[in-house]
Amino acid sequence: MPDALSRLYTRLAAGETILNGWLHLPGGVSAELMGQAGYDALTIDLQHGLDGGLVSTLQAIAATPAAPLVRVPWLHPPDLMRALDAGAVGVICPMIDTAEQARALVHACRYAPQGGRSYGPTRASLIYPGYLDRADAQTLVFAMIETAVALSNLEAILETPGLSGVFVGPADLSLSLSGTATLDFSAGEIGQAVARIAYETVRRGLIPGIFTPGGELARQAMTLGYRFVTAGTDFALLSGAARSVVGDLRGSGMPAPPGY
Ligand code: 3PY
Ligand code: MG
Repeated sequence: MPDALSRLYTRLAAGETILNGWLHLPGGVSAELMGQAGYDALTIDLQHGLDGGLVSTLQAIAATPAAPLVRVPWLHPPDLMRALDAGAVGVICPMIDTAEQARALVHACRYAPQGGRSYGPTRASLIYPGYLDRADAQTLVFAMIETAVALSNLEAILETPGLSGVFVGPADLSLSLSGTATLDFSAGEIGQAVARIAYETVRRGLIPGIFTPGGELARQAMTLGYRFVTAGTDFALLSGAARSVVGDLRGSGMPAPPGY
């Protein structure tokens, strides 16, 4: 079986839709559990997740069929390079608002002559044989579109050479557009924006990605053309299942926690 670096890239290049699970809980067991649940990929969220240690979480994912990605905290080249050197097959970078920021993102993730990633793929070269020869071709680099400014610069961001695709953060995008953070993009201005992002991304042969809690919103995203679809976080799935069991037995559950 091809390794995770080849596998995820090849499946996306072939037009397949990838189901991604999102990791917010610290400790490797929830990563293993999510990987064994059947997600094609898992993203370690270093922006809003509860830090469980990057390398040990990557090692836990490596014991499952899922390919590992990292959402870095911000556009900060050292974080991007560390995630890739540690073995992430792709990175998702929050709050990319301009083409200049998108170029800086790609520059940090691609080796010369295309970019300025420093050479030192410590763990990546251990687990992905021939890493240098294929890293630039197979590493996935997603720019998050999650503000009104990013929407106004969408076309310019999508023209960035070396970008694999974009990844929509519906909570921040709706917060920026309407002052309310919601993951529900099924209607209104956020709905139009999410549809437009998919259309413009697909039109350029790039990969449209999005965060959803799973269920109907994940299905809607796929209908819109999204092909890298996050469908749930370990935190929210565990919380929802626990509340549902208690609610069932007591006749009323606790309300869902805020956040995602
Ligand atoms: C958002 O919805 O803003 C996100 O960043 C999802 O992870
Ligand atoms: Mg966000």
